[in-house]
Amino acid sequence: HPYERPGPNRRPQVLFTLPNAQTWTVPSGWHSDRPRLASGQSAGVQLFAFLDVVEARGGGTLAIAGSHHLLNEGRAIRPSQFGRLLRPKPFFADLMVADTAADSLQRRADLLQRTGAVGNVQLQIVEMTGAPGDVWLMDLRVLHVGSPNAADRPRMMLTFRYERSDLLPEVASAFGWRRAAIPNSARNLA
Ligand SMILES: O=C(O)CCC(=O)C(=O)O
Repeated sequence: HPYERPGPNRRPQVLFTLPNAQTWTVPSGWHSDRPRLASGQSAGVQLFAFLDVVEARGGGTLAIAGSHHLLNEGRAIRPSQFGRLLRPKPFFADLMVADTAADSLQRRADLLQRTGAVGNVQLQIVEMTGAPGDVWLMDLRVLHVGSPNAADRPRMMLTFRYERSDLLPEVASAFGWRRAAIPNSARNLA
């Protein structure tokens, strides 16, 4: 049961965005919430559920399908290091730069229409849309970003991270957290 799980995120979170954009744009704040692990494993799965209808450009989370295959290099990499490592790759050159000039916004928007690649890894931006009852499940390694809400209704979603208890010590050490931050229940599994 999610409420009984150890880890930093014990409760689901509501994702709420009021209508906040006349023109919809692709943001530049792509990130992952968990580090890459030296063991190459995924820290878990994130659930996104819909509390109301979310249509395209209505503020649904954007994710880069395939991005969980990137940066698995047999070493721990913190999310704060991802930008420096990915920005040199053509697919990410425009995507991860906080430039709001019209041509830069256009290049980011163009990436929605096509797939890209880094090495052998195929990448595609996916916009989470849906209706109450729909869920998306995302590997916690996947790069994602909140998006503007250009619709006329609030975006109401719910999210929860299902984290592998046995990997919490490795996640904590990859983040550089002190050991005291790891719950006893997870320590016993390590
Ligand atoms: O859709 C959003 O508001 C962004 C969600 C997000 O980044 C997260 O839950 O980790």
